[in-house]
Formats: sequence, structure tokens, C-alpha cells
Amino acid sequence: MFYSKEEFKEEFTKRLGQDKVPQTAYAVLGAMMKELLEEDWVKTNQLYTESKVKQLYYISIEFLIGRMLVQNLHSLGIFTIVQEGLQELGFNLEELEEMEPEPGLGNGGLGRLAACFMDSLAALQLPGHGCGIRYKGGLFTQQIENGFQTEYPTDWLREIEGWEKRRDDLAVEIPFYGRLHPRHTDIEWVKAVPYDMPIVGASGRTVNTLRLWQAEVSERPLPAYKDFNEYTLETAAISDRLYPDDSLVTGKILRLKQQYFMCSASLQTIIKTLPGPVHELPHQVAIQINDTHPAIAIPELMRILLDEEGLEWEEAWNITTHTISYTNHTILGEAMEKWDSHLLASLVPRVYEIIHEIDRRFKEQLQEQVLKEQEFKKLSIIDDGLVKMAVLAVVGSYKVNGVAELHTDILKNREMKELYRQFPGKFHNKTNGITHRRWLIKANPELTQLITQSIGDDWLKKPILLNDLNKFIIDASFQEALKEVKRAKKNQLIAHVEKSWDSPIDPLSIFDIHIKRFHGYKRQLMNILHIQSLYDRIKEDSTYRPYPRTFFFGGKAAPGYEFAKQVIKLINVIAAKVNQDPLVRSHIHIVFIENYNVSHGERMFPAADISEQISTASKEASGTGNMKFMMNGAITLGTLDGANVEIVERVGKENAFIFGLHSQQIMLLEKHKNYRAQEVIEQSPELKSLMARLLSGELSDGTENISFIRNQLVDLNDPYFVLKDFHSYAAMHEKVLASYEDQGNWQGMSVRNIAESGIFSSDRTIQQYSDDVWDLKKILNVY
Ligand code: T68
Repeated sequence: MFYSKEEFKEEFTKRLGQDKVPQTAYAVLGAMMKELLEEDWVKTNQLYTESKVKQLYYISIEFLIGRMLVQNLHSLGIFTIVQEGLQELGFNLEELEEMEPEPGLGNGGLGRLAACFMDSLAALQLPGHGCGIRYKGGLFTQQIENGFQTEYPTDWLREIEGWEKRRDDLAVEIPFYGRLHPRHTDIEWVKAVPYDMPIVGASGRTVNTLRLWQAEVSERPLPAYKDFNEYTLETAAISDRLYPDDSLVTGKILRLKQQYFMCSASLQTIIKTLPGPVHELPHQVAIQINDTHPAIAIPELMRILLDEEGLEWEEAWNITTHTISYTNHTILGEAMEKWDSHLLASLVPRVYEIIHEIDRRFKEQLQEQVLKEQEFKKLSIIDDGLVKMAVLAVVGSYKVNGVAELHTDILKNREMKELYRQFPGKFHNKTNGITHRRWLIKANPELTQLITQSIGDDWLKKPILLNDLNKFIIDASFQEALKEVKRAKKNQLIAHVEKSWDSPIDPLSIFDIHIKRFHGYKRQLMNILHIQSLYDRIKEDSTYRPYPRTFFFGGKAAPGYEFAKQVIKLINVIAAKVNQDPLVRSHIHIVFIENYNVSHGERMFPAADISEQISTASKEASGTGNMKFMMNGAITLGTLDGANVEIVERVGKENAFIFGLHSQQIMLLEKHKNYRAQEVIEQSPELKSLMARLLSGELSDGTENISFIRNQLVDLNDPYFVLKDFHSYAAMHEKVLASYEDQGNWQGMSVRNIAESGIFSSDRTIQQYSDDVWDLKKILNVY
């Protein structure tokens, strides 16, 4: 359609007509982009079908894709043409980008990982697609009112037409409820309609598909007992809203409906469009389940193979357990899915029957071994009236992985010890990654340019080559240029933030950033308590006048998670106090970024000096924000948890600020129950005073605002070891300040982090999955 700036301008102007407002410009640009990638999309699909290559389906309840316009411009290799062309026509691409609604179809790391994986699959020209739900409302919009988080619904689809294509021709019917015997009758059918989104590979012609399913009323007859209005409402509810809980299980029937709906729709389509006989499924298809939310795909695939394809149990089981593989993302007890057997039996009776049979056969097999009762219990899929989805996922998969080395070790040696003993060959590690195309090339074009000027542009396609930057660690002019980039990114962030933030931010201050979901184990509480202690010190000690720091927080709390919401309130109360104190505010400043999302992330990671990764060791499966910061030259201030461990291994301890208890120490304290938070407080005058004032309500404008914080720190004995790690955290902050004074050394640390970040590109992760689990072949879309 266009290959040069002039051609673009001509076409764009023609389509724009007289209506030269930004809204129209955005719509015209979007339409041009869609047309541009359409042909490659069709061709990619044809190629996959005709060549009968093995294809991957990545099933995930969340895809936190973020805005697509600029990302797609980059992928199509026309970013510069369009940016400059628009500018010459009097438009600003950044302004147009702001008009794109943000598809917040995920909570946090798990959903964003799925989005990064989609990008890497397409970029590596691998045949892999996503399957999920087209939620009408993504994650809620967060507003801070009087310091409290308030939640507002976000209906992103209503705002503007997106990139997707509705495919009525591919709709399928999903069976819910009913009676099983003598045959399955009284079913409440729900129609699943796919909306396909193109996932454009980087400067290649591969365009894969993210297929999001929408629930609609079926045309099939309703069972006599069912009220039509009720049915209509229940059906719409399935794809109405994303559950706003991360790392928490609520056990609600709607959630189970979403899971089954998404899995059944995806599997039915996969089987229907299979190019060969069904027994060849494992050679034609790989199915990855992203956590246990899609684990119901295992019995659902069995159901299709048994009831619709007429296979015998053994063959169906053999096929299923060679097709599906499972990624675990957590070891937190409250995030482990367990479904009430009665609920499952009522909602999906045939599927439940199959789960029961899987469990029965597995237990029969276990009878041949000598197992302790406790071990047997751990290995039971159905136990105490509950179906344990993680056990089902392991038993029904051919591969099981954790998302960082430490996490996989903890799964093998503790959380899933018994399962690991049964299936040692299934377990493997795949350390997470992030797409450097969004998190470096798109988010930080200034740094991208500096890197390319210094080492050439091969790294764009092979991010591991960022390693070449190691030769610039002590290069003064490179350091100076890097500093300049950081300054520019800080100023851009300030310009963006100051519209909504009333106190001015010092661009020369150290930007210390803590952005992620609010959760006890992520310890935002430790961060804010430390800031309060800095405030006290500045007030009390006239010789303590530290170098200016701006502490940024951003993140949402699950609406029902009172503790986390109180931490948000506490941060905002302390922020108000700190920011208006004339003495203190020139040294420390707090900024709370409202409604933190992917777009905010794109502005914040590049502006950071310090990356706060301070989870209680052993609790954070991997973390991926840590990688985004590192790739943009921020230094990790963190514990030896999740992928931080591997980051530190790469950069060396001297290029990170590591503190706190190790995972082994935490796990021992937990096991022997010999941690006493009260003793830690007693031994420290500083903590004693801090706690007394916290508990009296002095720090939080009222005690009722910290009742859950009090409960956690006092009654629950500080389960995330905030108090225990407090002093080593504070000490490490002092070290940060001292290090920042030596700018030569600091810039060197920053270069080192960027240089070692290539391994954390999701291209590496995806290649490893492909090699070790999926067995995909690279397909070139040339025509
Ligand atoms: C995150 N998990 C891990 N869960 O916490 C993080 N959970 O360490 C890891 O880096 C990331 O996954 C990617 O592997 C989540 O984000 C959820 O969001 C979630 C959502 C629903 C239910 C349970």
C-alpha cells in the first residue's frame, strides 16, 4: 500500500478528506494498518493449513496486550515513515496513540507474560496462537479518592472499534449443566463466537492469531426448567468481566464457567480444524495451559476424544497427555485452585465424571506403591470433596514448568515434591522473559538508538547481542550518553505525570520505582514504612540531608483485598505529609501513579534508576517487571527471590543491591514456626517507635484505616517478614545513596544491567519452550 513517507502521506491525506481532527486521523491510521496486515494474516493462515505444520495454542484466562497501534507500526517496519509523515501533516503520533483504549484483559504478570509470548512467537515466525476470553470489561479503572483506591468499571470495547475480526462462521456451542443418564440431556448451550486479533511478527510477514471468545445465547432449545431471561443474563455474564483477583481464588461458579467456556470452545475448534486423523493430535498440535485456570482442558479434551471421536480411554488418555503441558505461576496457597466437586458435577457433569475416572485410575496405579497417607493425599486429584486443579494439571500434562529456577526448585522439592517423585521427567524450568520490542524498542527509542549507534543493529533481532555493550562499561562518552537518555526519559515521565500530580518532581532526583500489583508478599508496606523512617530522620537529625529521591508507587489492589487497599491508603497519607513538608520534600518525594497499566509501564521503566523487587524470598514465582527495569538500565534493589536470583547471577552482586533473608531461611522459619515479630520490634528502638505510631493511627489519619495492617503485623505475626527484613532493606538504601554519588560507577552498573538483559527477552524463553516442549518449526511467510 505504501513503501515511503510520501506514499504514506498521499494515501493518508486522501482518506482523511476534510475532517482533520485527531479522532479521524486515529481512525484512518487504524484502518490503514488493518488493511496493511490483512494480506499477511490470510497468507500466514493459509500457509499453516496447507503445510500442516504443528501449531501451538496457548490457552490463558488473561492476555494483557496493551495498546497495539504503535507496536504494530514497529512490527510492520513503518514506524519512522508514519511518525514523520504524520508530523509533516500536522499530527502527533503520540497524541493519536493516546486515543487507543487500553485493553486491560489481565491483572498483572501472568496476563502480560501471555502477551509477551504472543509477540515473540510471531517475531520468531513460529506457528503459535493465543486462546482466551473477550471480556467486555477489562480490569477495573483505579482512582485514588481521599487516599483510598476506588474501582470503576472499564468497558474498553465500547470506546472504539478495535483490531479484531468477528468470525461467526467459526462459532461453536458449549454444553453446560444437564443430566447424564441415560444420555446427556437438558443441556444449557452457550454459543461461543471468536474474535480474532492479529499478532504481527517483527518485520516479518508472520501474522498469528489471538482468538478471544465471546459468550452469546445459543439458538438451540433451552431445557424446559430454565427461564430465558435468567439464561440470557447468565450467558452474557461469562464474557462480561475479568476477575480482578491476582493470586487469589474465590471459588465462584462464574469463574469456572469462564474457564470451561474458553477451553471447550478452543478445543472444539482445534479438533474440528485438524488436518489429519485425531490420533495424530500430539504431532499436529501443542496446547500450553497458562496456570491451572485452563486445566479443565484436560478432561474436556478427553470428553471430545471419547464421546465425539469415539476413542477408547487408553488411547484418548495417551493423546491428551502428549498434547497438553502446564505452566505453574505460584506457590501461594491462596492461589491454588480447588473446585468443589458438587459445583463441577452440576455445571459440567460429563467433565466431572471424567475427572473422577482420571483420579480413580491414577489412585489405582498408586496403590502399587508404598505411600504414606499424607503422600497419597497430596497426590489425590479429588480429595475431601475438592478437585485440586494443580494435581490434575500435572497428571494430565506431558511437561510441567515453573517460571524461574528458584521457583521450579521449590516446586520440585517442596510444593509438588510428591508429584515430582511420580513424574520426575515432566518437570522443567522455563525462566520468564519480556519482549524487548515493546519494553525497549518501543518504550525507549532513545536508548535503542544509543545502543544501535554503539553496537550496530543485529541485537534488534538477537537481543542476546546486547552483551556487546559490556565493552562500554567504563566508556565515559557512552556513560554520558546513557545519562542523557535517562534524563530525557525522566523528563518525559514528569511531563506526563505532572498533569495529574500537584507537587513538582525533581528531574535530578533518584527515581526509585515500585510498580506491580499490591500484595502482602510484594511488600509495598516495607517500602512505605522505610520512607516514613527517612522522614523521621530528616526531621530529627539536622545532619541527615540525603540526596533527593522520588519514590514512585503504582499498582492496583484486588477489590476485596482489604490489607492491600489499606497499604495504598497509607502510602497516600504519608505522601501528602511528606510532599507538603518544606524541609523534607527537597530530599524525599512520593508519587502514586493512579491506575497503573501497560502504558504507564512503558513510561516508567525507562525513567527508573532503582527497581524495587523486594518480595519475601520464595514467594514471587519470577517477576517480569524486574527484567523490564534491568533492560532499561535501572539497578535492582531486591531480595534473592524469583528471577532476581538469575538477574544477579548475570550482572554480579556488585551490580545490584541485594538484601534480606534468603528463601531457605524464610522456609525454615515458616516450617519451624519460630519467627516472633514482636521480638524483632522489641530489639529495635526505630521499629518500636515506628510501630507504635503506626498502630496508634498517627501515620494513617485514623486507626480504622490500618486495622488489616495491624492484624497482619501483630496478630498474624508478620507473615511476609516485613519487620525482619526492615533493617537490611534500610541499610541497602543507604548503600544506594552512597553508590549514586560515584556517577562513573553508577553508569557502569547501569550499562552492565542493559548488557546482560538480553537473556531475559521472551524470544529466548519461547525458543526454549519450542525446543523442549512444543517442537515447532519456523515457517517463513514468503510469497
Ligand atoms: C505472576 N502471577 C507471578 N497471577 O506472581 C509472577 N493469579 O511472579 C510471575 O512473574 C508472573 O505470574 C508470570 O509468570 C500472576 O500474575 C495472576 O495474575 C493471577 C490471575 C488470576 C488468578 C491467579
